[in-house]
Amino acid sequence: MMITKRWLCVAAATLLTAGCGQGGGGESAAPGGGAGGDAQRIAAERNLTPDDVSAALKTYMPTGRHDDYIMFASGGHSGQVFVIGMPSMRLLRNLAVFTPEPWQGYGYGAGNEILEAGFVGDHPITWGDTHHPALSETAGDYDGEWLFINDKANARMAVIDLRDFETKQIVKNPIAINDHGGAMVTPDTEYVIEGGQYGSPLGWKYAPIADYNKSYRGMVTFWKFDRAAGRIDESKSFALELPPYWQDLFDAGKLASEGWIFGNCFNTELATGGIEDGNAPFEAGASQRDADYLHIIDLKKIESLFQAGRTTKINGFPVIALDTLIEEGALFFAPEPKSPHGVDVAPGGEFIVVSGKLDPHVTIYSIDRIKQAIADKNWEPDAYGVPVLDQDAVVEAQVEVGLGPLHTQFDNKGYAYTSLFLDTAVARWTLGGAYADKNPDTPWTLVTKIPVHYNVGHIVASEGDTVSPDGNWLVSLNKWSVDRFFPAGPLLAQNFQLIDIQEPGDKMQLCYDMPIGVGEPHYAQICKADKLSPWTVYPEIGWDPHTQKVAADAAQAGKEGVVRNGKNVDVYMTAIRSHFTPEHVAINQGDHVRWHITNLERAEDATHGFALPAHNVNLSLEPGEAITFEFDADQAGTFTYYCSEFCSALHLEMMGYLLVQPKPL
Ligand code: K7E
Ligand code: CUA
Repeated sequence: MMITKRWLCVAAATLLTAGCGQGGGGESAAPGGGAGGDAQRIAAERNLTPDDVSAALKTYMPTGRHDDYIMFASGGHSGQVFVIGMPSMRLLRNLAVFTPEPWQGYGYGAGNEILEAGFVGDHPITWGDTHHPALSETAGDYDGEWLFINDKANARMAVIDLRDFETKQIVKNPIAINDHGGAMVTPDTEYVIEGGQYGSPLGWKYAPIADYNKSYRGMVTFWKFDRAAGRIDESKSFALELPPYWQDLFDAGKLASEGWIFGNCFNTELATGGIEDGNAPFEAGASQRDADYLHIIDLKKIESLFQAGRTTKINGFPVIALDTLIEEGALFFAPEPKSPHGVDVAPGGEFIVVSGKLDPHVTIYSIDRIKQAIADKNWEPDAYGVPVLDQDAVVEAQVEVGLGPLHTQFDNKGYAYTSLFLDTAVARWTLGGAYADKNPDTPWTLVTKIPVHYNVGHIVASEGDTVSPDGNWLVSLNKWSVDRFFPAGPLLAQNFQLIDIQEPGDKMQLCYDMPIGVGEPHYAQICKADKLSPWTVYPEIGWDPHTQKVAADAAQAGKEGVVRNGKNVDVYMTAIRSHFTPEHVAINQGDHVRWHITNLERAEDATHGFALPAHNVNLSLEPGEAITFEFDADQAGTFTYYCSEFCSALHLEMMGYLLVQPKPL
């Protein structure tokens, strides 16, 4: 206790010095002595340990100071993406992606066509299960321009523009009904990878489950990203037919392994379940064998097969057949410990780390060994004829890390970090040999473990998936929070735990618990904040965020009004503090209405909303933005539209009347 108190004096003094030094303009802190005593008193009263105080200092951001890192976290079955400042762990935005979201006006008059492009056949889909966000990369480093994320439930991919942090595109996978191994990007973002998951007939056609081995398949899709257009180019995208093992995560090779794509799978048992008929349940049936298969794909080869037209079309989408992949030496397997989950390529690309949920080791493959085994034809075919490379020939090392290893991340010190679901801990271990120019005698070995709370899925390191992770922070994305927070009902928040990984050896410090009460995040990526240069207002008045240029049909100041052309009515409206122009919109029942609104504001944060009752319309018009929405005026009546953002002192007066005159009987 004595030691604790003494230490606290030092900590409090340090805190004070830092506070005074960085005060700058604005209000200055209370007189030094008084505040110092206060800090000590607070720490003592709240029973804070020295570790608590240092954790608090590391994450505290005084008002007005911005975070060093931005984390993009999937929102799981909320269908969204969370943007979080680090190390403060402040939630900055919840980006609407697959799920309509009224605060952003997404799916309520704007963005509807993006969501509609993601419908499955005639079925409207208004949610998603986002798993893996991927930042665009240039030469293997995050470039801060684009973000991609998959929807596991419906096999879709979304593109988000990081100039305005808005979703621009959703594409539905034409051959798969669900996915999992996406989004992952190649080092220059030529392709966004989307791997499948549960085997099913390609094109989600009907086939009896008794025909599983013959008619069901796995897949991986390579979506071509057109950076200039800011869109996935479906006409230059293609997929591979894979055996109906359940493909799981994928990762793109980089540096030493650039040009290779790695994926893994489980259920090489080809279990088809049917517990109700006395069959083994999937959980047992898919866990019989000791090994599943690491998928190793030659990207240059599949690209040239696609360009040479060596594809068949399924639902109009080009697919390279499994036989073609085998014939052309474009696909190889390597045994991996049973029921693997994560596959992660080390920053230098030399090693590929796989961990099996049911095996306490991480298994490390070397790209040099893989290439050698391919050159030596050191393989045996699997049941579908895919060459399975000799395990001993391709495995570099195995490290026993603990129970339930899932996902691996890397730092700048030659350490790797693996989440341990069953141990509910994060393991730090060394990449052996001369990795990262370290001592060639470095062993492949476990260094330490830090407990997390609880049941960690993914972990994510700052700049962790790049060729140059910076080794400052790690976030543990925990599935359960149990006793960490006040339970707001039986649906508990997930828990993001911030871990300081700057110190080597067995020092890792748990710094912060962040409850996530808006979705189950799976994966995240953490980017240096200074790599991002988002707009705070749209570049010009009348801006269409969908095309990222001024809209030809944007309403203009001084030219507002209602233009009638038979039954077609165009409403041209502007918004500026604190009025809409016009304030009366008089139309007839039976008109088809195209309503154009432009926010004329140039001031940062001067967003206006537009809420139209009885029409399911709510827009968010950021400064400069222009939006057009359409509807059929089938309901006569008086509808009060208003600004749904508290924009000014006279915000409540920012309203108007839509008068829909009934049809004469
Ligand atoms: Cu492990 Cu979808 Cu990456 Cu969740 S996945 S944890
Ligand atoms: Cu504009 Cu409130």
